[in-house]
Amino acid sequence: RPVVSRPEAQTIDMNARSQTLAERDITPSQLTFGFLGLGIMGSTIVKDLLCTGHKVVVWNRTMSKCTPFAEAGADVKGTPMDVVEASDVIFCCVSDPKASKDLVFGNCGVLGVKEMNGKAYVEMSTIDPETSQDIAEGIQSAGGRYLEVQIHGTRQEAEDGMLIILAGGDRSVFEDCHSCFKTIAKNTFFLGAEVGNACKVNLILQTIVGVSLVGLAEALALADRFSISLKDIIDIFELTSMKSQLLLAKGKEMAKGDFNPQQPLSHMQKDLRLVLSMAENLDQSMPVTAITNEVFKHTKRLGYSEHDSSAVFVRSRF
Ligand code: NA7
Repeated sequence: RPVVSRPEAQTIDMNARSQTLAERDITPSQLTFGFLGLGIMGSTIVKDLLCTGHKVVVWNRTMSKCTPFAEAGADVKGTPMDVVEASDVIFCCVSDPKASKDLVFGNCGVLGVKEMNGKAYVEMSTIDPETSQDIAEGIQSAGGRYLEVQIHGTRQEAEDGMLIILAGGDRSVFEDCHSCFKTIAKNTFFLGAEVGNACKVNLILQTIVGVSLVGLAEALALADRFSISLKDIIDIFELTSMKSQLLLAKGKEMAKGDFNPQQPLSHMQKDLRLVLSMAENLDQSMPVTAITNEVFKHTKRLGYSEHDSSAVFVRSRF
């Protein structure tokens, strides 16, 4: 494999406050909110919650990532189980289905408390419906309430409180989280009591994102072969009815070769893998998505797992 330097480590500036968020009128809930996972999305969401006056308890596998949050007023705990003990509502936002299950069922995990006494568990990681249902069953058997929350949007959208939230499960948890959702999202949808629907909708949306990014990357790579300025292509693209905020942003990143992660490429590929597995169970043919998945897999092999999903452009240029 070629050696590709890792993207710069993400640091969070707790003092930089989004203007959009600052202008929002939010009365924070008096509940204590636990948060498991301080990656790109988790750390941005926790920052938003602290900025709007929520009481937050955090844990992250790499403990050093908790330091800026402790300085900003969050309580830091040593295990997910400790977070559950100290919180009323616990959010989880980690990489993939395996990490989500480990946090709930693993050693010193969420279910280490044995009895959840009506506490609420909110799974925010992008996972498949079956994993969400397994987690719901575990939480409910321990006397907890479960809500599946899928977040759609980029890190910048999280920072500005402009995510789209798709929720399903226990309506009372949805209501408990009202001020948190008002902080981080521009639109919030409750899709009903059935667990799994929000995951399905989110993965369907991610299919559109993944396939579109590969199309954009291939088109820009062809322009590059003709030595046509990518900036010119993007400028013209912006004038067409094809333009979208996402494709414009990603096109600009591809043109500049700036692949600092907003949404890590490995997560995009994981989402496509989950989509294909859902489709497989239904005998649903998705040839374009399958090829898109191969393109992202290959880009991962080239060393771009931790870069932004726009790094798929690098592969298209070969
Ligand atoms: P990141 O920035 O890649 O962060 C991933 C987070 O998941 C980070 O806190 C990791 O801890 C944590 N993680 C990963 N594996 C594990 C295991 N096995 N146990 C505990 N914690 C783990 O992802 P994003 O924030 O961009 O995305 C999060 C989700 O939202 C994901 O599902 C996306 O698809 C959407 P670390 O800091 O590495 O110790």
